[in-house]
Amino acid sequence: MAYDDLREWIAALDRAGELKRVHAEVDPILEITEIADRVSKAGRGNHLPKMRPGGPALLFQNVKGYPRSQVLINQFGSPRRMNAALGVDSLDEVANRLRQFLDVKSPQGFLDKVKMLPMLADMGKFFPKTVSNGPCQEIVKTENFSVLDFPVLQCWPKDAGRFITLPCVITRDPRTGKRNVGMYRMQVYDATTTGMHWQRQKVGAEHYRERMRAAAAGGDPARSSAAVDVMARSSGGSRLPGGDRPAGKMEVAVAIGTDPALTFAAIVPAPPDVEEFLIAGFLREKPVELVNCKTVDLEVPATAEIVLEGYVNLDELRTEGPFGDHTGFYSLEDEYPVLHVTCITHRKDPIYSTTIVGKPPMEDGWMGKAVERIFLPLMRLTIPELVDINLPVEGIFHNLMIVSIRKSYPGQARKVMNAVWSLGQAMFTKCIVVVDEDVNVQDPGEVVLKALNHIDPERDIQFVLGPVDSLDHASRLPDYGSKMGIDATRKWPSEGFSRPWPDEITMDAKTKALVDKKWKELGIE
Ligand SMILES: Cc1cc2nc3c(=O)[nH]c(=O)nc-3n(C[C@H](O)[C@H](O)[C@H](O)COP(=O)(O)O)c2cc1C
Ligand SMILES: [Mn+2]
Repeated sequence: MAYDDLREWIAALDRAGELKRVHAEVDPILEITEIADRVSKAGRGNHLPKMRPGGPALLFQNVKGYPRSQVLINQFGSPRRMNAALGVDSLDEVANRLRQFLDVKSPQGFLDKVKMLPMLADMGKFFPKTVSNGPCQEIVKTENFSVLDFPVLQCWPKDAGRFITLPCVITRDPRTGKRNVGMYRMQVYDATTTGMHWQRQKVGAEHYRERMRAAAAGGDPARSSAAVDVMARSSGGSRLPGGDRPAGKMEVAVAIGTDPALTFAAIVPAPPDVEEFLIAGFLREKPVELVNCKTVDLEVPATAEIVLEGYVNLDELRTEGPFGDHTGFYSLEDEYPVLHVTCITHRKDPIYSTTIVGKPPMEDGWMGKAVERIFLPLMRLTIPELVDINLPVEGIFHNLMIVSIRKSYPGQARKVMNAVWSLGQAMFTKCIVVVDEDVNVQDPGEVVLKALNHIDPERDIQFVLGPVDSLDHASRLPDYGSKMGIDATRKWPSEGFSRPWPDEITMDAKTKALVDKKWKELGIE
């Protein structure tokens, strides 16, 4: 089931009883956040106990200062809605489809080839296609426009200003021509300029550096050391002093309010060379339709509600933040590139799609959980012993990963930690806890019981140094610090453990059956 645009998705949410229209006037400055925060946490602790966990998606139809606008928030804010966004009853369906594709072997004979045909036909459906026009360009404005024509939120009291929080940022790799879609928040500085918060390990930032490398070397490969110099000095995205940067610019397009599969694809930590348009096509089982931008050489989803076109200067950084982040703390101000908007196109009466981040659980937590489920089969390609993983929402995805493994050789838990730290954005994982396959990682109580029983901390905790998440406020330097792995598997004699390992306590079956039978007669319940 594919939704062609945000409006079809909103209609589906409505039919499923998952949408609440709010007619009372609300302010995009702080007030929408307070409402959405309460609804996100519904059903947890004493928050809105009568509401289903995660509450409904909210469509604000009377936004202060924006009489013609509507604001959608919390569209992904529960496991039910996250499933619906991808058109499945369970995320395992997506994981299984992915597994089938990864399982493709070289066909051994005619029959194998015939069996592969439906899959190949399916694959044709995933590739994006360019169409000649789309509703995202119903209105085109190349002058007298403002980013603040839309009800952009100020989320939290100490935020540096108003931020676009759910943008699909589209850039092109200058070497390969491949497009990337990443979700990077954008602080609004004024009518036509915003921040561009791609953290330095993200693909948008790499496209930007590719431009800088090329500009520094001036097209002369013999001068590639000039590019190395520029990389070392120009620390885009860190509080260290910058350096001389080459002049030049890079085009960027931003789509806001896309169909939910594409919005989700923009946060998926995909390998850099896999286009998110293709991932969205896979998730939707239907191609994403793209149109050419009006003023830049990029393509954008034809049905997006709003599109910003513009460029980023290679030699311009500006203070971005602070911003109340998904860590539950404000991320501090830092230097980031600046987007200059040259054109805005949008649908008639565009719906502004947004989110807030803050103390978990929030909407982005359910998006992260979906990534966890869908990526498990992919992780198994490099870590075949992986049984299950859990990234608890309070661990905010980069702080804690609990993994269970089928252990077959000494030291394997440490091998798994290193493998996780080498896997794309999992490199940021601050703490990895590795347990044996008999531990249910989805049960935090069981993990605490067994993992802590099973460790000798000095022996079983391993520290490494390396890249850490830009949002880590405790690391010794921005983006660089230490990480910890805990080997909580049972220790083997071949790992130098010579003491006996105790059995886990369980009652024998005979006694259990006896008590089952007598339970009523005992009169305890
Ligand atoms: C609501 C939300 C906001 C996000 N904001 C940012 C951001 O400001 N900067 C950033 O680098 N990543 C941000 N992320 C995470 C990226 O979208 C994510 O790492 C994604 O995989 C990046 O895509 P890329 O691998 O193509 O660079 C955000 C994620 C979500 C769900
Ligand atoms: Mn990407």
